[in-house]
Amino acid sequence: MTRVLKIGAAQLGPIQRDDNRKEVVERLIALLNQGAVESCDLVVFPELALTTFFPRWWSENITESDHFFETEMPSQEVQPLFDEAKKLGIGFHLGYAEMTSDGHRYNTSILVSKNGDTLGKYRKVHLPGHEENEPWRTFQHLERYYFEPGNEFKVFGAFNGVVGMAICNDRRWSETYRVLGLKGCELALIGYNTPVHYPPDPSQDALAGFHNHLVMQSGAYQNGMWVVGVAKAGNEEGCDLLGESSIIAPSGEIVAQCSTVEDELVSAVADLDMCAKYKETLFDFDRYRRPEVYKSITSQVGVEIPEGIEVRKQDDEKPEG
Ligand code: CDT
Repeated sequence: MTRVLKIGAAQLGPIQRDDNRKEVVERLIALLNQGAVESCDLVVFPELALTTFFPRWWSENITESDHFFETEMPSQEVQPLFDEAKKLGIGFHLGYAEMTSDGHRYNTSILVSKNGDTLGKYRKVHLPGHEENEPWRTFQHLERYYFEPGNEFKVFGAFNGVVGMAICNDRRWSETYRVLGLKGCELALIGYNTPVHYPPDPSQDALAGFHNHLVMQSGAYQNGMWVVGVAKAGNEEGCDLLGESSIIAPSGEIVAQCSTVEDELVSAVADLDMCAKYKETLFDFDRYRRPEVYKSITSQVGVEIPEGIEVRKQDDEKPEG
């Protein structure tokens, strides 16, 4: 059995508020066709790949944004993407805003097989930003207003391997990769919309690209898995989104990376058997992990400095006189 697949990271340039689904799906299909030229087995599209990143806007009435959500997948407008992928024999990953029939809103991604069957669905666990309008910001990040969190990191048997999904902010949390890793994940697919400007601490802006790769490369290496991180990039409604989509090997090395902030596909051959090199040596979980020492990771949310440790302000430390 071959465990080698060609993966395409299909970065999207910006999607503006007035761009309709038909136009966007045409762009996705163009990228898919480029994936076919490069003999891809799997093409990975980003988070919220069908619309602009609408959580940047506050709306008193949440239902005013319901047109950004999909009530069925594939919808009539997205069906051509499924048809084209099936015709080309390419699987794909797609992020979108999901509205369930009983009115729940999620930031969701799906994994679709080469036959056009939906193999798995994932709902974003770590929702960043804030719940209320914060008018001092140049743009909002209201994911905690528009979405409910998902509650599970899942893996799926697909493409002759074990495949997991995470979405954007999930990639900054080591727990994401470790939970996937504990489920044997060999390939993690991650879409993102990352504003380069971070209003609560603009000193991080210059580090946006560094942090993006830092977390995904560490996650790949520490769990012996391939990681594919794919951006919606460029200037979207006045907000600059990070590009630098990449395909990362279980060694932690970047093997392919986008160079623009536009629609761009880069591809790489991923040998899933390479994961074993790391999973069976340095990161042999069975042999080396010490879960009995890690209990606070699941029992505790925030920081609890153990009793008896005094934290003094810098001023207190100055010698008197
Ligand atoms: N889409 C998304 O999750 N973006 C976040 C922005 C963090 S700042 C609120 C990210 O982690 O890239």
